[in-house]
Amino acid sequence: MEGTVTRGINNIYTVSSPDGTFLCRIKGKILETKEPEYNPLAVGDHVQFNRTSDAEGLITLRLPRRNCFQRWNPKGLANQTMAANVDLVLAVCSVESPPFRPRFIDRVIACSRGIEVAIVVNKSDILYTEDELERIELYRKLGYQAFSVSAKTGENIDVLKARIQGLTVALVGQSGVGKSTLVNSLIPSQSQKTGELCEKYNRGRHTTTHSTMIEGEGFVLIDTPGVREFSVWHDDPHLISDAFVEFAAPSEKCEYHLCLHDNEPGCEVKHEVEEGLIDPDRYESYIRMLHSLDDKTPKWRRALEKDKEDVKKDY
Ligand SMILES: Nc1nc2c(ncn2[C@@H]2O[C@H](COP(=O)(O)OP(=O)(O)OP(=O)(O)O)[C@@H](O)[C@H]2O)c(=O)[nH]1
Ligand SMILES: [Mg+2]
Ligand SMILES: [Zn+2]
Repeated sequence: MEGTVTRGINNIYTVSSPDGTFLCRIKGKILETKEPEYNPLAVGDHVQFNRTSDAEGLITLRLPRRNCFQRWNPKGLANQTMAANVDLVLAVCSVESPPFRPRFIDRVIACSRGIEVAIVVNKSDILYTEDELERIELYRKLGYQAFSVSAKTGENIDVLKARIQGLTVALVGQSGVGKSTLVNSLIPSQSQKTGELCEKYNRGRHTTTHSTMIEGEGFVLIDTPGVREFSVWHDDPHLISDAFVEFAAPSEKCEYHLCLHDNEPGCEVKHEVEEGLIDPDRYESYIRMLHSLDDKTPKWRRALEKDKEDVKKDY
């Protein structure tokens, strides 16, 4: 039988199939995956399973993924898949409480690994600052759709609903930005648990503890748990710049063709930052992501060293 993982807690996965919903364990505990991963299965994964009773089963195979949203899990020292097989990632942030953090959005874009991203700025019932408006405008100029909504007052929720028709959508963002409140306002029959902010630190309390897939009218949502710090996945550092669309054209002209736009000589990306053509904060955001990979995993570093050798050869 085949189905979709809609939830996973303590190695028990809820699998939705045309024959109903089954609570499944993984057969033999470990599924074969190409890369070592923090979690073998994520919400959104398509699986094959054997039915063992009316409501239970054993998962035997994870079917190939169309795409996945991954972050680096610093405790597990591995990439963790937060959602698989999605059409759109909504990078959710809030105007205030927690404060608007564009670098968080950049990280969400990086972790989306090629999945289309749209930005949702929630809590529009709170006043924007000039800086915030400018940054949102910058994302629009770069080609991202950005929705200003309020899950509290319902402002623009219908616009967002129209955008996600027919799609499977993952909501990702810091704790407390209002992802679960948004789910509840997009699907009124839902009552995902939501949490008050921690007043002292003006941030969320990690109310949602695991990803869940929820069906709406003509769309499917994946509510994910907010994280305080969002580390980018560790694979090939060269892929991080893919999250910065404005780097694409100048990077063609970098002296080294595997330039990481850091300290390499003749870097056209850096040159454009100096010329004011690339936003300096976006560049800083990139550099921080790149440097955050340092000393985390030997795997990518080996890849980097190998690339450097290739550069020497090419040059
Ligand atoms: N002012 C205002 N507050 C909102 C809005 N949306 C959500 N909130 C509040 O923000 C707080 C956090 O909301 P949640 O939906 O629990 O946030 P979350 O992103 O799901 O947080 P985690 O599950 O911890 O990742 C709650 O107190 C909500 O009432 C909004 O549009 N405006
Ligand atoms: Mg939540
Ligand atoms: Zn460069």
